[in-house]
Amino acid sequence: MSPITRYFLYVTLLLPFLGHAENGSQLWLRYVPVEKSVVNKRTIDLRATHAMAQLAQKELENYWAGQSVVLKLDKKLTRLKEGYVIKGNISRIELVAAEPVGLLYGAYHLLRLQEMGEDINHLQVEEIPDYDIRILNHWDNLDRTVERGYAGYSLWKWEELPHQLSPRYEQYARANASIGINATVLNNVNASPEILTSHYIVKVKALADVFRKYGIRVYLSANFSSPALLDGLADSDPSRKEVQDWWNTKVKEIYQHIPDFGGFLVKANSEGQPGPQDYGRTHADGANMLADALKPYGGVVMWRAFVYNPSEEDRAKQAYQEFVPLDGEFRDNVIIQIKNGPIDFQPREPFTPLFGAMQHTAQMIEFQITQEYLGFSNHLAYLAPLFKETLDADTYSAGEGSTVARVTDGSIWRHKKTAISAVANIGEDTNWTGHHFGQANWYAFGRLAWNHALSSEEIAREWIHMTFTGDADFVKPIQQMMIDSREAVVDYMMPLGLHHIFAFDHHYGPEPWGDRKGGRPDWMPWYYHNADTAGLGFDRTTTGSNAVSQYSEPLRSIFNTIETCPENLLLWFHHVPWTHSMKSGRTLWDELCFHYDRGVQEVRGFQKIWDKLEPYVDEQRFSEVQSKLKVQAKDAVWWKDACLLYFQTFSNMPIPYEIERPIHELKDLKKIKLNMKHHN
Ligand code: GCV
Repeated sequence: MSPITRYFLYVTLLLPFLGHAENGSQLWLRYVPVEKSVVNKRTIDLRATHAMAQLAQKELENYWAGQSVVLKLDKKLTRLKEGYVIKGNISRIELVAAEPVGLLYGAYHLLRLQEMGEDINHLQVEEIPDYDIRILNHWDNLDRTVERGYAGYSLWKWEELPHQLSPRYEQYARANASIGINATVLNNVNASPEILTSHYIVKVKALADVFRKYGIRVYLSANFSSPALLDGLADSDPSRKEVQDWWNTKVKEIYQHIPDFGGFLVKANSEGQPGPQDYGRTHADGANMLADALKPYGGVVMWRAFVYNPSEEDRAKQAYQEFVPLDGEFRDNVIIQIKNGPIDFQPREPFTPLFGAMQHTAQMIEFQITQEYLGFSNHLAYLAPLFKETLDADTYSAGEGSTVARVTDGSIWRHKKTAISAVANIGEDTNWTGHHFGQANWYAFGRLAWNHALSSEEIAREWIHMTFTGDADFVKPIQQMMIDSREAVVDYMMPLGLHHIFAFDHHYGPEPWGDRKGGRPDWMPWYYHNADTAGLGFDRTTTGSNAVSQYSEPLRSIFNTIETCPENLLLWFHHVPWTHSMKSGRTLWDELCFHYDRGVQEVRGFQKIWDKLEPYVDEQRFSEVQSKLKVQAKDAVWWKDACLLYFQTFSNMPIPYEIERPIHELKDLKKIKLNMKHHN
């Protein structure tokens, strides 16, 4: 760039930022208050009295610079659910909803159009959410640490509640409402029983009272042993009347304080958590006991399918084996919450075969927004493509077109309530998510929970416009960088279907050699990659663990056959010879090297894109993202060198000469032990 062009860019683009430092605290809600002259010219006319409708009116009064708007409620339009209709012409817009919260969502829709500079003179919009419950899961502990949280301590200041209310509670609720999220689980699924004490219930109530104004319902993670742990019952066996009574009384107490309480999320008999199996009962017995207690109040149980035990059986098969036999045994207010992939939020997994395999049981997805396995809040990884990959995956469970989205959103099998969830990446950090681009993943989850047909590109475009600028010279390259970023992480961490070769426990860096004495085999990298001199990968074919059998045809055969298995999942399903010829004509070994190298080169490319766009970004956010990209670039090289040098000890083949040479020694990399505490 010539000095003159640079000067010009600085004057036109940077000057507006002077005195207007940005730290990311406003998220995508950087609306500018409308000027008095505009206010005098237009009216925001509300034909309803509900507090949420008034809030919708207020948001438009403050920030809507366009023509007059009329907001109306029409209870007859039940097909809209929490959605809305917007019709508009040059002088007047009509926003109609069946529920007050629909008016609020409609108001944010209008503001989004305004921020994006869309034509607002000929509006014909009808929006109906794809899922009834669009919920965030916080893995926040009561001591304010956050399990797998990388954005500081928990937002919930339990010691100050219920008397003091941090302004961030309302900001949090508003941000969620602006993208259609209508529910939140406040505490970690590894749940402290304390959350159900009367002491905490009044604190939860204080939060629920703030969130309600924005249409958000509160849910809690419940520890299955609460009756025994809190009140000294002999046990927490769901078949015992005393235990059932305990839950009935507890639920009644909660609803006395929080009349719209959503229900419980439960992690039972998983990774050491208590559950009904402790008493020889099934997951259905446990879930149904809680469902019965919640039923009179309209509450829901979200019962997690993330269950596995160290055994001879492939971990990837266990959720299906546990739950499919129970199909039809769950109450209608139980929803089985299933992680997108069968292992654990890896950079890439196939969808969990349980989706679509239980036709008489409501199912919901659990995504992970927090980047436990994708570089924490240090790496830029835009996750909409990952979410879409699962949502759009065809399960074939009810014939072609039975995508994961359709088997969970009620369009194939009707269930009482539909839901979608994701583990939040939100903490006390000023910018909420640690990495400024982490905000995009919170945003993307909300938008997809509302409409799973939206494209990753479209969501990125909206977010960039609102979070940074709508200048096409900025939007285009940043959008492309975001779209490419998830695959870059897959490339430099775990390409071709590799999975779970992370360092033990904290899951940040590479440790394909990892083998902790006394540790569970199903937590060890070798369990997953199976590298030997013959090849690499987990054999899940019919002659291996036979996990392929849990998928419907034609997927089962496609995955089972090395020639038809998608290459990006090859090492997930097959143990592949190092010299196997890939579609590119390269050997498996060369292809692996090529992917690792490509990942590194992509991140270097992101650095270049970002640095070049400095004139478009305020100083603070520019330099913070720039620093994170440096960390990411270093980490990418670390990953590449660690994995290639280690796997090379099995392949005994040279790293192709055209790719970047390793800069580390394997023995040095093996010594790295990061002191990262994982709060359980
Ligand atoms: C909340 C993984 C994570 C755990 C998490 C667990 C779960 O194993 O590493 O931190 O615990 O998943 O989803 O229950």
